[in-house]
Amino acid sequence: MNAHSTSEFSEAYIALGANLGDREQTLLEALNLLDEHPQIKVLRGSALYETEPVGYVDQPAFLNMAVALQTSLQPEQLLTAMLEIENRLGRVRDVRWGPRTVDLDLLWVNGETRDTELLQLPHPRMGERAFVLVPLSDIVSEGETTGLYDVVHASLSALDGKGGIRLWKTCNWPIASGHSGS
Ligand code: X6L
Ligand code: MG
Ligand code: MG
Repeated sequence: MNAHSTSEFSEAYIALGANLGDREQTLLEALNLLDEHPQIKVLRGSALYETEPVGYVDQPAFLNMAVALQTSLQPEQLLTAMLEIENRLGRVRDVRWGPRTVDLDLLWVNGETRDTELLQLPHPRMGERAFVLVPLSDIVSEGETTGLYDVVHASLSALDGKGGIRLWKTCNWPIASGHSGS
């Protein structure tokens, strides 16, 4: 699989964050909603990490995690599905970089690139954010064939600090649901 793959399936990586309400429950609901989508299968989930807010620091601590998906959606369609899930889970876009019930960011789809108003791939700032890279490193294996493993590990090494991140809970997907697939 590579950027020119003709497979109908892509492997996609998403970062999730939550810092309002029942953060853990909301992340779990987001995973379930992703997996319930007929064209999305949640393959792996990272542990949950509690992280200090960055960008806009005067807000509650986040729970962050990352997931790997298999999907037959195009990246733009996947992004739309992610926005629908944010809305269903009560996301209100208010203060830029401010608190949110849930945030889903599309990081990587098969190493494909996009640079439009709507979507940039790979996510242009994923390499700067420990709250993205630490969870991501849980679910990206050395055998990943589109270059993400090297990106994650080179970025982690280059980061000034991985401070402000502590393991909250290990999480093994699927969590007693098993409705996906067929
Ligand atoms: C200078 C200027 C340094 C801006 C950093 C970093 C801005 C990240 C926004 C920045 C800057 C962001 C989360 C968060 C946000 C999250 C944690 C953002 C968007 N989202 N902090 N801050 N986890 N820990 O998911 O990522 S706001
Ligand atoms: Mg974000
Ligand atoms: Mg976002």
